[in-house]
Amino acid sequence: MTQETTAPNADKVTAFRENVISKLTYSIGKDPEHASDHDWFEAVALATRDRMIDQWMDRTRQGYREGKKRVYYLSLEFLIGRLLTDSLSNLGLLDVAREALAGVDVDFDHIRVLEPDAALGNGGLGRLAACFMESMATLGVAAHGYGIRYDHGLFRQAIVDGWQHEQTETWLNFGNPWEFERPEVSYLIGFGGSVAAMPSDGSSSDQPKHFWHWAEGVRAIAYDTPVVGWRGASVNTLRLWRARAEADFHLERFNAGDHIGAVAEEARAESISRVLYPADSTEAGQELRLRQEYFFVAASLQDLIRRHLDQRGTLLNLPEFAAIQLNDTHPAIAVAELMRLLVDVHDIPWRKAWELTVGTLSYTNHTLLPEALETWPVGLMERLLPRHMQIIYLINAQHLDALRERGIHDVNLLRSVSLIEEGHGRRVRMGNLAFLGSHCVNGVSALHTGLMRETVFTDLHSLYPKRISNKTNGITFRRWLYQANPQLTRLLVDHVGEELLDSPETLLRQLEPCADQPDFRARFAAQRLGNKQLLARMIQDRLGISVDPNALFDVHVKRIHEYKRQLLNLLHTVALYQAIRSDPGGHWVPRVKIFAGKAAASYHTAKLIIKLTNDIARTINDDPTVRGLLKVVFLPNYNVSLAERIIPAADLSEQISTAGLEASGTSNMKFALNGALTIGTLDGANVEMCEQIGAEHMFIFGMTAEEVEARKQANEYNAEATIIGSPRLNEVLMAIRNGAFSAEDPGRYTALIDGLKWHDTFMVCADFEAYWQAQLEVEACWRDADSWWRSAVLNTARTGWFSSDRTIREYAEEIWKVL
Ligand code: GL9
Repeated sequence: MTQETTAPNADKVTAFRENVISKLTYSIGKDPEHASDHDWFEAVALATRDRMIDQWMDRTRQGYREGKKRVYYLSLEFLIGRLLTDSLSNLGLLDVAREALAGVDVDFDHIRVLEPDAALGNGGLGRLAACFMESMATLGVAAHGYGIRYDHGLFRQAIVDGWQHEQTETWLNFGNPWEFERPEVSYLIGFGGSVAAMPSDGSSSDQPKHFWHWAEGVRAIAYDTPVVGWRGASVNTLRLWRARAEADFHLERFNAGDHIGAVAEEARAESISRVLYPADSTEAGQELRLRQEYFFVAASLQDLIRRHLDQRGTLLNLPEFAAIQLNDTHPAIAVAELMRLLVDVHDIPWRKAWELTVGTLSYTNHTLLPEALETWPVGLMERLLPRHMQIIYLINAQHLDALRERGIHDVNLLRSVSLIEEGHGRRVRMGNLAFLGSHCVNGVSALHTGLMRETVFTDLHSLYPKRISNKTNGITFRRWLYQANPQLTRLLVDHVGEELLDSPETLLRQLEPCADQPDFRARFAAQRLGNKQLLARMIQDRLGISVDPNALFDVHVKRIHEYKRQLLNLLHTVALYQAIRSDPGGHWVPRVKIFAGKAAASYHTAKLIIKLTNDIARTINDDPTVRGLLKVVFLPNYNVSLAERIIPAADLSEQISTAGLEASGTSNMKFALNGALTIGTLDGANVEMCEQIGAEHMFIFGMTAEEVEARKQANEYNAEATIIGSPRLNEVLMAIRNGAFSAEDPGRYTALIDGLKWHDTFMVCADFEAYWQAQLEVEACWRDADSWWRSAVLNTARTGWFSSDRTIREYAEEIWKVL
């Protein structure tokens, strides 16, 4: 772990304090006597940033000197959360800062929480990008993250009368002390217009030259945030682009008297980096979204090409020195844009350009949900990116010709691997584009990768059988163990040594024998209780609900989505409630069901599920018959910072998606690392957790992905019959349907419950009984404290493989070839 086991060095403390006071005085312009808490936060952040800079420059210079290959991680989302504790602990200065501030009567924990979360992402996909940035810096992979600097991150969720309301998120209101604005690093990004082709001049390239006369130019301005690795090992850059109107353009119009028009143009340009799309695995479909995607891809590619040319003078060796990772299909337009830059701007012959493009790009797929595989209407592409549409047609023609040359004439196969979807309105398939334009394509868990080969990419896979590989996701233990759970980290370090966070994959395993030591188990349980007490206090403060820290904390936190099956958990909650009511004197395990998560603003069913959670919570929490044996809590505004408080306090981790639908999951890993036991289906990375941890230390239930698929294929699933066969389930559904939790609006859940009966797309009813049984096993295990805590310790001990350092090592060795 920690680089600070003894009291921090007094000189360091003094130096840090002086640095903070100097920032307060000269950068913020405040007298320490009158500084607000926020001023102190900012001064500490600036002082911390100073400590990264030498190393940052050093590493950048070294990278240039050694001519290292660079990794470019293109992602529309980086869900970073707060950076202060992260940066300080990676620099080994957490205790130094704490003591330095104490010397001027400022409480570090008090100012730490004033930092707003950088919520530039929706969920797992964006958080993965943030974990990867940290691991790349830790492993010394020279990397740039590229994305968008949204003015407003993911919406703030308020719960009003049980319903979700979306409020604008304002993380930049007080500025952002971590970033450096780079007005000199800017590119003009074109949209619309037309393409002119000039016949070949007979030069080496022997191809007509194309000129794209775009109609609208938007400027991309760089903002850099340093990302420091563990023990300050190295510092990489997260470069986020902000959209600005091109000043000269609108000044002319303004001067000509078109004041509103000039401002409208500015607004239109700047709207590109205004707000993060609150899309969760659903096709956004809006033109603005495509503009965002192209904007950040075009700026990033121009930037990395400029860097490459500065150093190497030619683009012909691009794949040797640059690896570009496309995080999902959101940056897939990079395939066409890189071709355009190479062919049209840098005069590289088409075939060579294609070889360079494929050699440089690789693509990660994060979901198989059909509605999430982006496609764009051909008409929209033609209007917004006319040259790219031509390039896509050309790539497609050559791709299909090559297949025909290989003797492949099966029309269905050709149709399925085409870049253009015919059918209802022609659309460009971004998944196929990313696949074709990449030398490596990966899934994010073993199961998911297998399903990629068998389902969405089955035909492309048959044509390019070596292209798909698996890279199971991981999480950074610096944030999800050390920072989120310092007490547990301390306990672990006492047993396996200070190097814990340097090589968790091997060291955590050394804890296994501790699982059999009553003493250790007791300490493990005691630290959990401490975390639960803190969470209980937060629940009391925020919601006015009192919960017993000794109860089983059963936690389900993630985006609200039907496939993640919060509804299944709610059905269990109601079943348990009914069981307690019918036998109030029974020997019940006291339980607190904790939910949190946001629903996409336009996803009505997900929002109704939030309302149902709150309706059920109100009824159960107020029912005197229950005597507090069951409590239900919905914590509003789930984000990274809240996750850091909830996860270390969880006993039971709910990972109950319909098998085959959760590509990986990453909170499952965070919970297990912190010693929670998982109740889950054999889905995503749960399968590999089972292999690592042992199924006997988890509560696995329900249909497998194969069984789900078989049922769908056979068209034999009849939810109604399942309901009739389960009086318990029937009673639960009836109660919800008939308004037992919504007396003021008894029909509120009729459609929701009827949907389960008639469609049950996510097989909630089919898995209900198995889930109920698994929950009974949970209770039996909880009653046997020795067995529970033994499993808990083994969960922590056996989760080392899920470190994102391991994942990044695999990307670096097998895809990027940089280690
Ligand atoms: C996701 C998958 O749904 C998760 O199972 C996976 O763990 C992550 C990271 O690989 O990617 N794909 C996806 O679109 N989201 C994921 O979480 N959605 C959001 O990020 C909201």
